Amino acid sequence: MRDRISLLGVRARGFHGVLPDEKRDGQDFVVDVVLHLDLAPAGASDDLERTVSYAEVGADVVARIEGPSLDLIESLAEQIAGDALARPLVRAVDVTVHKPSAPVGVPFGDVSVNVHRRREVPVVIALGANLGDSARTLQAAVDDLGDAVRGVRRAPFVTTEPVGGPDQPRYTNSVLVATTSLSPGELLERLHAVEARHGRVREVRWGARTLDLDLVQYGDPRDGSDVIRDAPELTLPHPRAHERGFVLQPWSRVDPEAVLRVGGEVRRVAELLAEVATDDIEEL
Ligand code: PH2
Ligand code: MG
Ligand code: MG
Repeated sequence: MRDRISLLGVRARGFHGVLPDEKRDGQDFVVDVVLHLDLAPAGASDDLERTVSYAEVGADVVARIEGPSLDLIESLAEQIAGDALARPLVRAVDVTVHKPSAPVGVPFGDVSVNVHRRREVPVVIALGANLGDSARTLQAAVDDLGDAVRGVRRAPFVTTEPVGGPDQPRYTNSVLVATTSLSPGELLERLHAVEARHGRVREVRWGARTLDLDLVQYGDPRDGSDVIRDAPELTLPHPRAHERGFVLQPWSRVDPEAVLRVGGEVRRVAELLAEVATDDIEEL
């Protein structure tokens, strides 16, 4: 995703610095902020609600520069980056803090720090396999996700009766919860790449497979930050997760407090689980 909003050269007086003179007299700080977000929805709708107001970002920056004294411009940059990521839609941010009058002790043009920070979004991924050494494949798949996800927690493997599709062997299923800084589309691509590495071919719908990785939920329905999407390549939240014991059971094991958006409602996964058949589910 290459779209950016750049707000450059925001200048204000602050009292940041290690030296007592700096804390007493203050000096000018100059900040550049580059926001990374998808600008297509705003471009198509001409609606400010679908992007980020650079005026509001500028006000945040000035408030931080003029705010409580910090020793380091690193800390100032971190605070400004945190403010930017707290705004809806912002996926990542670059912040540069310049301190052109810093007490460097030699003639100099500028001194600055630059940080790049990405938003971490909670995600839920369902895993399934019913060809080959399924449990081994699922574990390998989790490892193969690599830097696409962080803080991974995986539910114990279960075996389950196939739901739908032709006659086929029992499945091994699990669910993992993690965070990602990738977009839904980017994460889906990574899931497909891992499926392909394990010999997955997309043939019969709901047919037997060496590996199936499904993106169940992206974001957190509790605060409305979950992505809702109905596109041919990706539907979010997963349209059948709420009725599938092989997703709900492992999910509630790895996250007993989990919630899922079902239609207009945010439902507890443990409650949804109580409404589906689970007698075919066996822990490995
Ligand atoms: N996946 C399907 C279809 N049916 N049944 C079970 N038990 N487990 C699965 O993972 C599964 C399924 C399509 O992805
Ligand atoms: Mg599936
Ligand atoms: Mg799938």
